[in-house]
Amino acid sequence: MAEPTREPTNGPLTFEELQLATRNRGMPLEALSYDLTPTGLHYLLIHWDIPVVDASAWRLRLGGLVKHPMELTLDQVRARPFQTIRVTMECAGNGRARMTPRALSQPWLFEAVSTAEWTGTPLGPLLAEAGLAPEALEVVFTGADCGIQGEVEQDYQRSLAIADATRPEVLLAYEMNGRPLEPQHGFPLRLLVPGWYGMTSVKWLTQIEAVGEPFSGYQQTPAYHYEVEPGQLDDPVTRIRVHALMVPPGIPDFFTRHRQLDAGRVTLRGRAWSGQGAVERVEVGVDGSWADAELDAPGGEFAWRGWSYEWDAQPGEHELTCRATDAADNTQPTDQPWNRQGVGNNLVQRVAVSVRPV
Ligand SMILES: Nc1nc2c(c(=O)[nH]1)N[C@H]1C(S)=C(S)[C@@H](COP(=O)(O)O)O[C@H]1N2
Ligand SMILES: [Mo]
Repeated sequence: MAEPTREPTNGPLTFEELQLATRNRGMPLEALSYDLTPTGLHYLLIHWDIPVVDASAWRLRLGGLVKHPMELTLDQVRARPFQTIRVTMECAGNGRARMTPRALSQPWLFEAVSTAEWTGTPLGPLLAEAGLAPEALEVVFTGADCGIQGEVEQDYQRSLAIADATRPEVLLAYEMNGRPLEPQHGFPLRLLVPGWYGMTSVKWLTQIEAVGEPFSGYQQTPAYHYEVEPGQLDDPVTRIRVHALMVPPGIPDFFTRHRQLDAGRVTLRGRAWSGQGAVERVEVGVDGSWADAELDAPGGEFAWRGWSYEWDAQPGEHELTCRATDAADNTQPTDQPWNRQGVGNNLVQRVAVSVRPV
Protein backbone atom coordinates (compact mmCIF):
# COMPACT_ATOMS: atom_id res chain seq x y z
CA MET A 1 0.00 0.00 0.00
CA ALA A 2 1.33 3.44 -0.80
CA GLU A 3 0.02 6.97 -0.80
CA PRO A 4 2.14 8.83 -3.34
CA THR A 5 0.32 12.13 -2.78
CA ARG A 6 1.13 12.41 0.94
CA GLU A 7 4.47 13.83 2.12
CA PRO A 8 6.81 11.43 3.94
CA THR A 9 7.38 12.40 7.57
CA ASN A 10 9.93 12.23 10.37
CA GLY A 11 7.21 12.90 12.91
CA PRO A 12 5.81 10.62 15.59
CA LEU A 13 3.59 7.69 14.61
CA THR A 14 0.13 8.98 13.69
CA PHE A 15 -3.29 7.71 14.74
CA GLU A 16 -3.97 6.81 11.09
CA GLU A 17 -0.87 4.60 10.93
CA LEU A 18 -1.92 2.90 14.18
CA GLN A 19 -5.41 2.38 12.73
CA LEU A 20 -3.89 0.59 9.72
CA ALA A 21 -1.43 -1.34 11.88
CA THR A 22 -4.14 -2.83 14.07
CA ARG A 23 -6.08 -4.07 11.02
CA ASN A 24 -3.12 -5.35 9.05
CA ARG A 25 -1.17 -7.72 11.24
CA GLY A 26 2.39 -8.78 10.70
CA MET A 27 3.91 -12.22 11.21
CA PRO A 28 5.66 -12.22 14.60
CA LEU A 29 9.33 -12.85 13.80
CA GLU A 30 9.48 -15.95 16.01
CA ALA A 31 7.13 -17.54 13.43
CA LEU A 32 10.11 -17.60 11.04
CA SER A 33 10.66 -20.92 12.85
CA TYR A 34 7.94 -22.61 10.76
CA ASP A 35 8.61 -23.82 7.21
CA LEU A 36 4.95 -23.12 6.52
CA THR A 37 3.43 -20.19 8.37
CA PRO A 38 0.30 -21.31 10.22
CA THR A 39 -2.58 -19.48 8.51
CA GLY A 40 -3.44 -17.52 11.65
CA LEU A 41 0.12 -16.16 11.77
CA HIS A 42 0.32 -15.21 8.07
CA TYR A 43 0.68 -11.46 7.62
CA LEU A 44 -2.30 -9.49 6.30
CA LEU A 45 -2.63 -6.43 4.12
CA ILE A 46 -6.08 -5.14 3.26
CA HIS A 47 -6.32 -1.68 1.72
CA TRP A 48 -10.00 -1.04 2.54
CA ASP A 49 -12.60 -3.43 4.00
CA ILE A 50 -12.67 -7.22 3.77
CA PRO A 51 -15.60 -7.87 1.42
CA VAL A 52 -18.24 -10.38 2.51
CA VAL A 53 -18.65 -12.72 -0.45
CA ASP A 54 -21.50 -15.20 -0.94
CA ALA A 55 -19.73 -18.08 -2.68
CA SER A 56 -22.93 -19.40 -4.27
CA ALA A 57 -23.66 -16.07 -5.97
CA TRP A 58 -20.00 -15.36 -6.77
CA ARG A 59 -18.83 -15.58 -10.39
CA LEU A 60 -15.46 -15.09 -12.06
CA ARG A 61 -15.84 -13.18 -15.32
CA LEU A 62 -13.11 -13.52 -17.93
CA GLY A 63 -13.44 -11.14 -20.83
CA GLY A 64 -12.00 -8.25 -22.79
CA LEU A 65 -9.79 -9.13 -25.74
CA VAL A 66 -10.62 -12.85 -25.81
CA LYS A 67 -12.49 -14.95 -28.36
CA HIS A 68 -14.63 -16.76 -25.79
CA PRO A 69 -15.62 -14.69 -22.75
CA MET A 70 -16.45 -16.90 -19.76
CA GLU A 71 -18.30 -16.76 -16.50
CA LEU A 72 -17.27 -19.43 -13.99
CA THR A 73 -18.77 -20.57 -10.70
CA LEU A 74 -16.51 -21.56 -7.85
CA ASP A 75 -17.31 -25.24 -8.50
CA GLN A 76 -16.24 -24.81 -12.12
CA VAL A 77 -12.94 -23.24 -11.04
CA ARG A 78 -12.41 -26.04 -8.52
CA ALA A 79 -13.15 -28.71 -11.13
CA ARG A 80 -10.20 -27.58 -13.26
CA PRO A 81 -6.68 -29.08 -13.07
CA PHE A 82 -4.96 -27.86 -9.92
CA GLN A 83 -1.55 -27.42 -8.42
CA THR A 84 -0.26 -26.77 -4.90
CA ILE A 85 2.76 -24.47 -4.49
CA ARG A 86 4.64 -23.28 -1.45
CA VAL A 87 5.07 -19.53 -1.79
CA THR A 88 6.76 -16.88 0.32
CA MET A 89 4.77 -13.66 0.03
CA GLU A 90 6.13 -10.31 1.15
CA CYS A 91 4.42 -6.94 1.17
CA ALA A 92 6.18 -4.35 -0.98
CA GLY A 93 5.89 -1.99 1.98
CA ASN A 94 7.76 -4.27 4.39
CA GLY A 95 10.31 -2.11 6.23
CA ARG A 96 8.51 1.11 5.34
CA ALA A 97 8.49 2.44 8.92
CA ARG A 98 12.28 2.07 9.07
CA MET A 99 12.82 4.54 6.24
CA THR A 100 13.53 8.16 7.23
CA PRO A 101 11.48 10.06 6.43
CA ARG A 102 8.76 7.42 6.19
CA ALA A 103 5.76 7.21 3.88
CA LEU A 104 2.46 7.61 5.73
CA SER A 105 0.90 4.20 5.17
CA GLN A 106 0.88 0.79 6.82
CA PRO A 107 3.94 1.14 9.11
CA TRP A 108 5.64 -2.22 8.71
CA LEU A 109 8.96 -2.85 10.45
CA PHE A 110 10.14 -6.35 9.35
CA GLU A 111 7.16 -8.66 9.69
CA ALA A 112 5.18 -8.40 6.42
CA VAL A 113 6.32 -11.78 5.09
CA SER A 114 4.99 -15.33 5.39
CA THR A 115 4.93 -18.65 3.58
CA ALA A 116 1.86 -20.70 2.72
CA GLU A 117 0.88 -23.62 0.51
CA TRP A 118 -1.60 -22.38 -2.06
CA THR A 119 -3.81 -24.61 -4.18
CA GLY A 120 -5.46 -23.42 -7.34
CA THR A 121 -5.82 -23.75 -11.06
CA PRO A 122 -3.09 -22.38 -13.35
CA LEU A 123 -4.20 -19.20 -15.11
CA GLY A 124 -2.32 -19.79 -18.40
CA PRO A 125 -4.48 -22.69 -19.66
CA LEU A 126 -7.66 -20.79 -18.76
CA LEU A 127 -6.49 -17.78 -20.80
CA ALA A 128 -5.60 -20.16 -23.64
CA GLU A 129 -9.13 -21.62 -23.59
CA ALA A 130 -10.60 -18.14 -23.62
CA GLY A 131 -8.41 -17.41 -26.64
CA LEU A 132 -6.39 -14.23 -26.17
CA ALA A 133 -6.72 -11.87 -29.13
CA PRO A 134 -3.40 -11.05 -30.87
CA GLU A 135 -3.66 -7.42 -29.73
CA ALA A 136 -3.97 -8.39 -26.03
CA LEU A 137 -1.07 -6.82 -24.13
CA GLU A 138 -1.94 -7.18 -20.45
CA VAL A 139 -4.42 -8.88 -18.19
CA VAL A 140 -6.23 -6.76 -15.57
CA PHE A 141 -7.36 -8.42 -12.34
CA THR A 142 -10.18 -6.90 -10.27
CA GLY A 143 -11.05 -7.63 -6.66
CA ALA A 144 -14.47 -7.33 -5.02
CA ASP A 145 -13.17 -4.69 -2.59
CA CYS A 146 -13.35 -0.98 -3.23
CA GLY A 147 -12.42 2.23 -1.51
CA ILE A 148 -10.70 5.54 -1.95
CA GLN A 149 -6.98 6.08 -2.21
CA GLY A 150 -5.12 9.11 -3.53
CA GLU A 151 -8.56 10.76 -3.73
CA VAL A 152 -9.61 8.20 -6.36
CA GLU A 153 -12.57 5.90 -5.72
CA GLN A 154 -11.67 2.53 -7.14
CA ASP A 155 -11.93 -1.23 -7.16
CA TYR A 156 -8.67 -2.95 -6.26
CA GLN A 157 -7.06 -3.62 -9.65
CA ARG A 158 -3.64 -4.66 -10.85
CA SER A 159 -2.39 -5.87 -14.21
CA LEU A 160 0.28 -8.21 -15.52
CA ALA A 161 1.86 -8.43 -18.97
CA ILE A 162 0.65 -11.54 -20.86
CA ALA A 163 4.07 -13.20 -20.50
CA ASP A 164 4.00 -12.76 -16.70
CA ALA A 165 0.33 -13.78 -16.35
CA THR A 166 0.84 -17.03 -18.29
CA ARG A 167 3.84 -18.32 -16.35
CA PRO A 168 3.11 -21.85 -15.10
CA GLU A 169 3.31 -20.91 -11.41
CA VAL A 170 0.61 -18.21 -11.63
CA LEU A 171 -2.53 -19.61 -10.01
CA LEU A 172 -6.13 -18.76 -9.30
CA ALA A 173 -5.97 -19.99 -5.71
CA TYR A 174 -8.94 -21.19 -3.65
CA GLU A 175 -7.09 -22.98 -0.84
CA MET A 176 -4.41 -21.90 1.60
CA ASN A 177 -2.65 -24.53 3.70
CA GLY A 178 -5.21 -27.15 2.66
CA ARG A 179 -8.31 -25.18 3.66
CA PRO A 180 -10.63 -22.83 1.72
CA LEU A 181 -9.25 -19.29 1.76
CA GLU A 182 -10.11 -17.31 4.89
CA PRO A 183 -12.12 -14.11 4.22
CA GLN A 184 -9.08 -11.93 4.97
CA HIS A 185 -6.90 -13.83 2.47
CA GLY A 186 -9.27 -13.41 -0.49
CA PHE A 187 -12.20 -15.88 -0.20
CA PRO A 188 -13.33 -17.44 -2.45
CA LEU A 189 -10.55 -16.92 -5.03
CA ARG A 190 -7.37 -14.92 -5.36
CA LEU A 191 -4.66 -14.47 -7.89
CA LEU A 192 -1.31 -15.83 -6.74
CA VAL A 193 1.85 -14.59 -8.45
CA PRO A 194 4.82 -16.38 -6.86
CA GLY A 195 8.03 -14.35 -6.63
CA TRP A 196 6.31 -10.97 -6.89
CA TYR A 197 5.59 -8.58 -4.06
CA GLY A 198 2.18 -9.21 -2.49
CA MET A 199 0.17 -6.40 -4.12
CA THR A 200 0.24 -8.40 -7.36
CA SER A 201 -1.76 -11.28 -5.84
CA VAL A 202 -5.23 -9.73 -6.11
CA LYS A 203 -7.65 -11.06 -3.47
CA TRP A 204 -11.44 -11.54 -3.79
CA LEU A 205 -10.98 -11.89 -7.54
CA THR A 206 -14.13 -11.23 -9.60
CA GLN A 207 -12.86 -10.27 -13.02
CA ILE A 208 -10.01 -10.97 -15.42
CA GLU A 209 -9.86 -8.76 -18.48
CA ALA A 210 -7.44 -8.84 -21.40
CA VAL A 211 -6.61 -5.33 -22.59
CA GLY A 212 -4.67 -3.85 -25.50
CA GLU A 213 -3.19 -0.83 -23.65
CA PRO A 214 -0.95 -0.71 -20.57
CA PHE A 215 -3.28 -0.57 -17.54
CA SER A 216 -2.91 2.64 -15.56
CA GLY A 217 -5.31 2.23 -12.62
CA TYR A 218 -4.21 3.77 -9.30
CA GLN A 219 -2.70 0.59 -7.78
CA GLN A 220 -0.56 0.22 -10.92
CA THR A 221 0.42 3.86 -11.44
CA PRO A 222 1.27 5.98 -9.47
CA ALA A 223 1.24 3.40 -6.63
CA TYR A 224 3.93 0.73 -6.33
CA HIS A 225 6.73 2.60 -8.01
CA TYR A 226 10.21 3.37 -6.80
CA GLU A 227 9.92 7.16 -6.55
CA VAL A 228 12.63 9.40 -5.14
CA GLU A 229 11.75 12.81 -6.59
CA PRO A 230 8.09 13.69 -6.04
CA GLY A 231 6.03 12.60 -9.04
CA GLN A 232 9.00 11.11 -10.85
CA LEU A 233 8.10 7.43 -11.05
CA ASP A 234 11.12 5.23 -11.56
CA ASP A 235 10.78 1.44 -11.96
CA PRO A 236 7.51 -0.25 -11.08
CA VAL A 237 7.67 -2.58 -8.07
CA THR A 238 7.62 -6.16 -9.38
CA ARG A 239 9.64 -9.10 -8.05
CA ILE A 240 10.66 -9.52 -4.41
CA ARG A 241 14.14 -8.30 -3.57
CA VAL A 242 16.51 -10.71 -1.82
CA HIS A 243 15.92 -10.65 1.93
CA ALA A 244 16.96 -12.57 5.07
CA LEU A 245 15.50 -12.29 8.54
CA MET A 246 16.43 -14.00 11.81
CA VAL A 247 14.35 -15.21 14.70
CA PRO A 248 15.36 -12.77 17.43
CA PRO A 249 17.31 -14.95 19.89
CA GLY A 250 16.86 -15.16 23.67
CA ILE A 251 13.95 -13.54 25.48
CA PRO A 252 12.40 -10.13 24.88
CA ASP A 253 11.68 -7.31 27.25
CA PHE A 254 7.88 -6.77 27.21
CA PHE A 255 7.88 -3.14 26.18
CA THR A 256 11.12 -2.48 24.28
CA ARG A 257 11.40 -6.05 22.94
CA HIS A 258 15.16 -5.77 23.54
CA ARG A 259 16.66 -9.28 23.72
CA GLN A 260 18.52 -10.95 26.58
CA LEU A 261 20.29 -14.28 26.52
CA ASP A 262 22.87 -16.28 28.42
CA ALA A 263 26.49 -16.48 27.28
CA GLY A 264 27.53 -19.64 25.47
CA ARG A 265 26.69 -21.38 22.20
CA VAL A 266 23.53 -20.13 20.57
CA THR A 267 22.10 -21.35 17.27
CA LEU A 268 20.83 -18.35 15.35
CA ARG A 269 18.14 -19.28 12.82
CA GLY A 270 16.20 -17.55 10.13
CA ARG A 271 14.89 -17.61 6.58
CA ALA A 272 15.94 -16.03 3.31
CA TRP A 273 14.07 -15.56 0.03
CA SER A 274 14.22 -13.71 -3.27
CA GLY A 275 11.90 -13.36 -6.24
CA GLN A 276 14.88 -12.77 -8.52
CA GLY A 277 16.84 -16.03 -8.19
CA ALA A 278 17.41 -18.81 -5.67
CA VAL A 279 19.03 -17.89 -2.37
CA GLU A 280 22.62 -19.08 -2.57
CA ARG A 281 24.26 -17.52 0.44
CA VAL A 282 23.36 -16.13 3.83
CA GLU A 283 25.83 -14.33 6.07
CA VAL A 284 25.49 -13.46 9.71
CA GLY A 285 27.16 -10.40 11.15
CA VAL A 286 28.20 -10.14 14.78
CA ASP A 287 29.19 -6.60 15.71
CA GLY A 288 29.91 -5.88 12.05
CA SER A 289 32.02 -8.93 11.16
CA TRP A 290 30.36 -11.28 8.69
CA ALA A 291 30.57 -15.07 8.35
CA ASP A 292 28.65 -17.61 6.27
CA ALA A 293 25.57 -19.29 7.72
CA GLU A 294 24.63 -22.92 6.99
CA LEU A 295 21.83 -23.22 4.46
CA ASP A 296 19.02 -25.76 4.80
CA ALA A 297 17.84 -27.60 1.68
CA PRO A 298 15.91 -25.26 -0.65
CA GLY A 299 12.24 -25.02 0.32
CA GLY A 300 10.99 -24.90 -3.29
CA GLU A 301 11.45 -22.45 -6.13
CA PHE A 302 9.16 -19.83 -4.56
CA ALA A 303 9.60 -20.53 -0.84
CA TRP A 304 12.03 -19.17 1.69
CA ARG A 305 15.14 -21.15 2.64
CA GLY A 306 16.09 -21.85 6.24
CA TRP A 307 19.57 -21.03 7.57
CA SER A 308 21.43 -21.34 10.84
CA TYR A 309 24.58 -20.06 12.43
CA GLU A 310 26.40 -21.22 15.56
CA TRP A 311 27.32 -18.23 17.67
CA ASP A 312 29.54 -18.32 20.71
CA ALA A 313 27.89 -15.49 22.62
CA GLN A 314 30.25 -13.55 24.86
CA PRO A 315 28.93 -11.42 27.74
CA GLY A 316 28.16 -7.82 26.78
CA GLU A 317 26.14 -5.83 24.28
CA HIS A 318 26.06 -7.10 20.68
CA GLU A 319 24.45 -6.32 17.37
CA LEU A 320 23.42 -9.25 15.15
CA THR A 321 22.69 -8.84 11.45
CA CYS A 322 21.98 -11.12 8.50
CA ARG A 323 22.00 -10.76 4.75
CA ALA A 324 21.28 -13.03 1.79
CA THR A 325 22.59 -13.20 -1.76
CA ASP A 326 20.66 -14.76 -4.64
CA ALA A 327 21.64 -16.58 -7.85
CA ALA A 328 21.47 -13.29 -9.77
CA ASP A 329 24.13 -11.98 -7.33
CA ASN A 330 21.73 -9.51 -5.72
CA THR A 331 22.50 -8.88 -2.08
CA GLN A 332 21.08 -6.68 0.65
CA PRO A 333 22.22 -3.14 1.33
CA THR A 334 23.68 -2.06 4.66
CA ASP A 335 22.92 1.61 3.87
CA GLN A 336 19.34 2.68 3.55
CA PRO A 337 18.03 2.98 -0.02
CA TRP A 338 15.25 5.55 0.37
CA ASN A 339 12.10 6.07 -1.67
CA ARG A 340 8.92 8.10 -1.13
CA GLN A 341 6.43 5.24 -1.17
CA GLY A 342 8.45 3.15 1.28
CA VAL A 343 8.65 0.11 -0.98
CA GLY A 344 11.21 -2.64 -1.61
CA ASN A 345 13.15 -2.07 1.61
CA ASN A 346 15.52 -5.01 2.04
CA LEU A 347 17.99 -3.23 4.31
CA VAL A 348 19.73 -5.71 6.60
CA GLN A 349 17.97 -6.51 9.88
CA ARG A 350 19.76 -5.46 13.05
CA VAL A 351 19.00 -7.16 16.35
CA ALA A 352 20.50 -5.73 19.54
CA VAL A 353 21.11 -8.32 22.26
CA SER A 354 22.42 -8.22 25.81
CA VAL A 355 24.40 -11.35 26.68
CA ARG A 356 24.48 -12.19 30.39
CA PRO A 357 27.46 -13.97 31.97
CA VAL A 358 26.60 -17.46 33.32
N1 LIG B 1 -8.31 -7.15 -3.70
C1 LIG B 1 -7.20 -6.90 -2.97
N2 LIG B 1 -6.13 -7.67 -3.18
C2 LIG B 1 -5.00 -7.45 -2.47
C3 LIG B 1 -4.92 -6.42 -1.52
C4 LIG B 1 -6.09 -5.63 -1.29
O1 LIG B 1 -6.12 -4.73 -0.45
N3 LIG B 1 -7.20 -5.90 -2.05
N4 LIG B 1 -3.73 -6.19 -0.84
C5 LIG B 1 -2.54 -6.64 -1.56
C6 LIG B 1 -1.31 -6.50 -0.80
S1 LIG B 1 -0.65 -4.94 -0.74
C7 LIG B 1 -0.66 -7.58 -0.26
S2 LIG B 1 0.85 -7.40 0.47
C8 LIG B 1 -1.27 -8.93 -0.30
C9 LIG B 1 -1.41 -9.49 1.10
O2 LIG B 1 -1.98 -10.78 1.08
P1 LIG B 1 -2.40 -11.47 2.45
O3 LIG B 1 -3.22 -10.47 3.23
O4 LIG B 1 -3.17 -12.69 2.06
O5 LIG B 1 -1.13 -11.80 3.17
O6 LIG B 1 -2.56 -8.92 -0.91
C10 LIG B 1 -2.68 -8.08 -2.03
N5 LIG B 1 -3.94 -8.28 -2.68
MO1 LIG C 1 1.42 -5.11 0.24
